[in-house]
Amino acid sequence: SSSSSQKHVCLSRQSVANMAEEAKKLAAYAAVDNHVQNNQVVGVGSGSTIVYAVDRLGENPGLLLVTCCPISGLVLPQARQLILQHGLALSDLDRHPELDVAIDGADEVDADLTLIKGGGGCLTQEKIVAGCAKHFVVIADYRKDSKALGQQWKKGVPIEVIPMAYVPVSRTIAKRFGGEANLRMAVSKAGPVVTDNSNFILDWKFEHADNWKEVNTAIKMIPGVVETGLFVGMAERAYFGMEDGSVQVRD
Ligand code: ABF
Repeated sequence: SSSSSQKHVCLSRQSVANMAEEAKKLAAYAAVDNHVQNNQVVGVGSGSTIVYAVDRLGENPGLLLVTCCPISGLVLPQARQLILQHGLALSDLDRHPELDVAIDGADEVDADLTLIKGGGGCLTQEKIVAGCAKHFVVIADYRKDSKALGQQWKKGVPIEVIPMAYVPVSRTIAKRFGGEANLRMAVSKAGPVVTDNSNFILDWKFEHADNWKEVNTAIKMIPGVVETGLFVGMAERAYFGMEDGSVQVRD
């Protein structure tokens, strides 16, 4: 009957979601256990995967944490609040411009450890934090693992822009690199998403790109671009929680 098949669909969606949550947790715990030592200064980003990393970090009260944007108005877990809830000490880049390690989630991770980030709205501050770390480690579930960017994450590369420049930047990107770069709207559709740096986000749906390092540099040179969600040559290792309960490491 239709009601029993309906029920079946609901159950399997639920179990996929549970599996993904378990995978996030596996990746996060492995990264913390392998890369964080007592009394270190640790950078963390945002998103639903990082929640598990903060849970694990919370077991070590000697740590000092540095985090980035608590994105106001967006439905993402707020790393800052989580850190404080766990009784961990919070610092910043003024006091700790060099971090022992930074851990963060991603929207997609390719075979070269090039990342797409910023699907949740935070990229500039996350890139700053990652750039201040001696080691930058990515945590993700199996759905983020890809051979080439764009295979898994279909929403495009997030690009943070100065609000007055979003139209010219969008046109320049489409003209020079193909595809289209669309202004990200708030879920309520009441207006554009505004980042914690008071900027807008363009989501660039690219058609094709070979050399992400060149593309990233070229986009950053366009006046009005603040930062891209392309993290090229930054991550030194990724941990993927897998469907079978194992953790896969990519260096
Ligand atoms: C942040 O959280 C973003 O850069 C990335 O878009 C997102 C990943 O979130 P989740 O772990 O919920 O998939 O790090």
